[in-house]
Amino acid sequence: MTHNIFDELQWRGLVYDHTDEVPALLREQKITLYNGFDPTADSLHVGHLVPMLALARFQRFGHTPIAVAGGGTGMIGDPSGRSDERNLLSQAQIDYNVERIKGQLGQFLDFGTAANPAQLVNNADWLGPLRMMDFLRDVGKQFSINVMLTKDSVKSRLEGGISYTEFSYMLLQSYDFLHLYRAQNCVLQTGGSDQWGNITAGSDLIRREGGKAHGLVYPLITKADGTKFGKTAAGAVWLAADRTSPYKFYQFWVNTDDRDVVSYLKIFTWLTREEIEELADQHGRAPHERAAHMRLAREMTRLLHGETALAKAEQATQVLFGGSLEGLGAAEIGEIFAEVPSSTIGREALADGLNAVDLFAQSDLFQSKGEARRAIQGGGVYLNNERVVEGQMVTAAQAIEGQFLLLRQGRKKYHLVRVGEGE
Ligand code: 545
Repeated sequence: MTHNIFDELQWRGLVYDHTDEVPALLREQKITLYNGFDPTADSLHVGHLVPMLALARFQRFGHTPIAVAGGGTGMIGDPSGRSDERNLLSQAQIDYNVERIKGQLGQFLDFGTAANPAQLVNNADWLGPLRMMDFLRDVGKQFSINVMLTKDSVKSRLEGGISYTEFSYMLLQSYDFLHLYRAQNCVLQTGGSDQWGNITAGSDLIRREGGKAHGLVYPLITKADGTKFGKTAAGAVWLAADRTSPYKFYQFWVNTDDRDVVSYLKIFTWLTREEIEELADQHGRAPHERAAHMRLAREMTRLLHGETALAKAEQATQVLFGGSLEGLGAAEIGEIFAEVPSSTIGREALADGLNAVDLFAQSDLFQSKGEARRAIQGGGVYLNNERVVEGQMVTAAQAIEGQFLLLRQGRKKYHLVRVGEGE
């Protein structure tokens, strides 16, 4: 067990870079720190879990975390890590996004503890009222264009172009740090490694103003196969359940590359060092059992979506391997079997009951009625994951929420029949 957050972050592989005094500071004192999130979308995605969970890790070690929603900076747009100019978002879009991501940012933090309560603030509250003349005289004067041009976020855009608006972003983030330093004695800013330039610009500003503050950045998560973390063929993996379902979220984690799974357990879960070492051992001995993958998926789905959603996601995963459909609705069945071959049957075709042989012979699972009949006799045919017997009749009442009949041959050849109003 590590006794300070710095050593904890280090063994979890979360320290990418830091200013000089960070290790001593975190080993000796309880401090206030912050991490900012711009409302560029209406949900955070799995990559944002790194700084979000890290704020909560700091809090568990007795430090005071501040999550900043960038209602002000979001109006400008951070050029860091981007190769082209952003489109400006409307005020209404930003307000909406701020509300949504605030809910997500709050979910791992403890606002009620007396000793080190978390805070969730919006930088529009102090950036909004700033007056341009004052800002240019008081803040702008502390920045050297020459130094700004050497920062990655700006340097990498000198060829393709950068607007004055995005160029100024660094000053606003720096001013946030100064503001929180003065108002709350916030002495550390964290972020992903793409934020290094902005964070050190802030600590430099604080130094010029006679103070002292520090920065620490996390690695951007990589994948062993070289593709981008947090993306699937279907797009980004969002934290909001209405954008990425708990089932898809579970699938994302369970499909982690073997080479990445132990490092993800450290980065993303609350499991202890002992628990992770045990799982790493198991994974080393029997990778095909996928104990580490299943534990990762389980921990993450429970953390984000709760116990009930986890149970459903696990059941849905079992369904693919022949498990019971009980309790699953049409929406879930449609999602789980989105990729299997499907066809449509008119409701009237089932009105008087249809012989299972006919139903299965119409699917792509069998070439003929004879073939379907023999397979049913052999006991290897299933309707809604229950074995079909000879002579069985199928009615619309068996369709899941009136919509789907799930046909299966053998262990895992599926076909989904949609019950429609006419063929
Ligand atoms: C604003 C004001 C501050 C301090 C920081 C900021 C935000 C910062 C930034 N951060 C990124 C971001 O992404 C969009 C969120 C999705 C809705 O742009 N200038 O806001 C990411 N950040 C988390 C990590 C990051 C960073 O929120 O720091 O590195 C990704 O892992 O890209 O005073």
